Amino acid sequence: MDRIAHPGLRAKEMSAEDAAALIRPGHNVGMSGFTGAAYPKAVPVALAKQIGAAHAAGQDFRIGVWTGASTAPELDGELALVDGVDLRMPYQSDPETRKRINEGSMNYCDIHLSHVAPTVWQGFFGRLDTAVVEVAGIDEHGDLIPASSVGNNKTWLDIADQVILEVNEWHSLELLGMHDIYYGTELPPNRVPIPMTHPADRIGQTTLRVDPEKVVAVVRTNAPDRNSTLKPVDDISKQIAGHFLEFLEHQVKVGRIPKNLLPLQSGVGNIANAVLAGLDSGPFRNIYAYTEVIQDGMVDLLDSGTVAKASATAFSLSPPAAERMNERAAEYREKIILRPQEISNHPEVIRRLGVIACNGMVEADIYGNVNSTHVMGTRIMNGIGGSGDFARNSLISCFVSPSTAKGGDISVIVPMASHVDHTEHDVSAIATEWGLADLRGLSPKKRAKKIIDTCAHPDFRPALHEYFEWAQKVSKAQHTPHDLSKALGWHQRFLDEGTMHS
Ligand code: 0RQ
Repeated sequence: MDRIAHPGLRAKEMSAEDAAALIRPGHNVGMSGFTGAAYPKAVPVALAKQIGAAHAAGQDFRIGVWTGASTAPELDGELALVDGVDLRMPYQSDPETRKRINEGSMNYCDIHLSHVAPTVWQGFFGRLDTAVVEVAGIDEHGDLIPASSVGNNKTWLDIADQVILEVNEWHSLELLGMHDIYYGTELPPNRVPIPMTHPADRIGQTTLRVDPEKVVAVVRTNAPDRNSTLKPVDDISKQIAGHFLEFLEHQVKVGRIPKNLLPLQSGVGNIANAVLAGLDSGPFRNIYAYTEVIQDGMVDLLDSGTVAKASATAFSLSPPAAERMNERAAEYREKIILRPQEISNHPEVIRRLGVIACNGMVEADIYGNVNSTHVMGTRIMNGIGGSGDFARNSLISCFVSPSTAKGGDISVIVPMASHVDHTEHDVSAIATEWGLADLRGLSPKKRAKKIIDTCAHPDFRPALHEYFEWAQKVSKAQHTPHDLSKALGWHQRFLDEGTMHS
């Protein structure tokens, strides 16, 4: 079957260069793509060339780039390299983009992933001029078969003035049936409950709608997703995962959560992967996942039957796992549901289901405030992503990290967080390779003792205790004692001397 089964849309097929030329200076462009899955592969590259040529000719050409989350070098990287982006939102993890944001030449707006679509509907980012969306195919009615991520595609297709579609033949057409596109979300006062009481509920349709009149170009591609190969799970990640899994076992034993747990959310990266790998050898079976991204570890758990079904908005797979997904999509679509990110990360659903969340962090302070985004208080790393959606609304929200960074010169447990994404009120537990501190029910001073003694690296524990004792001596108030003249002194020392050690 031709991937472009709708004759009217087939007639709009053109080259990536011709399609990119329809994007003009100052346009806001809503691109598909989430954690390197299903981002457009050809039009952004062609557009970057055209922007580069315009700049060489002395012309102004920058655009606003909105996505689902992080994309890939062919999109964020190429556009950043030619200085083509005025404003980027939301989550990114591209080195070139990060560099431009931190040197001040690119505006970046980092918002909760579940808030992106509603914020755009309210008009805060202006008009969406163009949507560039990668799909697996177009059916005979002109409906779109989504690919390896959904992200904000529904919203971009709905509201953009013009739509460019990339039909990528690399994706399996048997992905049809995996997605659940819910069209019932509205802004207040018209909001109604999201009709989902189980992580595997299907509440929408399997295809994305688009008004064929708005489609100005269709580009055929055949290229794989970014699909980075994961590092093998290291010892520290295994230790952190071990503490987290032991904590879950204890929660089951004391009767707080059922034997098959509650729906799991896990962030991306090495530790998350170690947690998933650990689940397979643990006692839990028939688990459900209500998460944002499906990585290799989750596919293995679906294969082994440890996880019964998983709901997310995107894949983030290594090349072999991506091949496996394409070969066996018909089988996996019975077990995996990909939703728009305003639903995969919806606070109401996360709260109702009682999700257990586990996310990485940059640092935490002795009172349990967590920084997920900024190095030394000012330098953006990636963005808040979905961590806030899940941390604030989950039944149990755990943050995990090795206890030190940069060869031991940085303590991840600090007197005061240099930037706060998740306040002490939203953090149930913190785990490092040394142990997991369950903070629920503890007052700030009790939390401080527990975090220092359980999570901090032993090399930094004496200095943390010293700060905490000192703060209690000099602080005017004793609820959350601090010496404000010293609270960020560890960060300043790192900036001045390259180490937090005194
Ligand atoms: O830098 O690679 O240059 O050495 O940060 O650190 O330990 O490999 O951890 O890959 O899990 O990333 C918070 C960034 C952690 C991530 C963060 C340096 C460290 C290294 C990476 P190098 P690790 P991870 C759902 C959930 C927000 C989004 C989120 C993140 C690099 O988890 O972006 O949670 N989270 N989404 O050396 C200075 C510190 C540091 C530090 C670590 N205290 N100071 N540098 N690093 N701690 C998924 C989505 O939303 C899509």
